[in-house]
Amino acid sequence: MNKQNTAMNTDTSTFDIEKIRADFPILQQQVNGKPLVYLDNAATSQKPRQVIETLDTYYQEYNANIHRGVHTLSEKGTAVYEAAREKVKTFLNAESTKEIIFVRGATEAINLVAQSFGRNTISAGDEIIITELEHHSNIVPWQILCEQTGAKLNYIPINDAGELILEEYEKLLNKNTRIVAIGHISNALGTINPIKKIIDMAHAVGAKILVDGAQAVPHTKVNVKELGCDFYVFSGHKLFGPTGIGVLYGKEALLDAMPPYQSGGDMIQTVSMIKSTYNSLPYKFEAGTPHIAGVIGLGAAIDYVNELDLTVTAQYENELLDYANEQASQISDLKFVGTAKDKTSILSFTLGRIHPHDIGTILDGEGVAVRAGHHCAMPVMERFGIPATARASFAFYNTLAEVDALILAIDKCQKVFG
Ligand code: 7TS
Repeated sequence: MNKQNTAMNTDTSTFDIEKIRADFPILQQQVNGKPLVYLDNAATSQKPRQVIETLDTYYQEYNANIHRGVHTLSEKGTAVYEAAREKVKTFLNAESTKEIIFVRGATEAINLVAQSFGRNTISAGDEIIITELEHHSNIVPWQILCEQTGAKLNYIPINDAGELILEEYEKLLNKNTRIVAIGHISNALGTINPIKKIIDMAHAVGAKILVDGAQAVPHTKVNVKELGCDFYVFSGHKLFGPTGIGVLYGKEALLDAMPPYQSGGDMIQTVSMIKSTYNSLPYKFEAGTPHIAGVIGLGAAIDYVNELDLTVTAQYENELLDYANEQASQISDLKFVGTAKDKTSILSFTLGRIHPHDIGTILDGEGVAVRAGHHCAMPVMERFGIPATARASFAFYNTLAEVDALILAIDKCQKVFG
């Protein structure tokens, strides 16, 4: 593995933004003749050269299949792959590496839980609770599970600020509630949910709880032992790691009792023509050749954020968001969508009658990359009575000057559309 050489800091006053930006080669380019201002981090974040070089080294020096070879390259690949699992375990503060399952991303992790845990424990008359704030990947798997089992799906509503209404959650909870599945941080609005309280409330009625941490892990330290959640999922590509790799954390006893989700090589202990027996955790849930490079790259991404310290980067990102809010509030016709007291890194907005897609296109002409659309959270859009928003989402490598560039580009947008 490559020796890390990142900008190490203990507080934002010594936060060396130029040194950090130098770690991200993609940020050094011009787009449409303007310096790239990348503000689409909630969709996917950029990769530091430490991650890119780790992938490069894997493919150039020890590419081999893992868990099955006795030769040197395979043994090295297996060791680095399993070392990455150890890093994820420490990153989440899980009890054991048996609780860390590598999957394609948050989406696959939620589908795995719905189909393996849900399909085998849920029946007609049972209830599942999700929220109006969820990304589609934390809605559709539960809708399908309900269609398959006859269970009922209930939604915790949000208020005008985009915060969950906990009194309504309290009313939805009852002895039939089996699963609560909830995003830690909303991708459409940036709302940080009071996750510990929500977990404790679910457990008080005997329900299991899955937390979708796709938007949380890049912005906040997560401690699954302290949270007490039953499942926690995230995607590597939003955490400065490769695409196609993600993590399902599950409590060992639950994972142990769950049947395999996919089957094939590596997830078995024995196979005869009559019957097969399954491998132990975590391999029972990792059928086939895994995304070896992805796992190793995710390990390097975790090393990178650990060295920066997520509590320091979160503080810096809050400063960026405060500045962006302050500047954006001066723009006539700009309407914030999502004004939760507790929020992070996301500025979702509309601009008079200008369609968000047009905002996105004009901003792109200025080198500013934002996302425009429903952000795979159509129920949120429905709640606010709008089809879409423009969304700027920040990472620790963004700067105050980039916020200025965003604001100037929005100004230009208003001028273009009169
Ligand atoms: N959950 C949340 C909260 C998300 O924001 C996303 C992706 C997912 C799950 C799915 O993650 P995946 O890696 O499995 O696709 N969110 C976004 C977004 O906001 N813009 O593009 C993808």
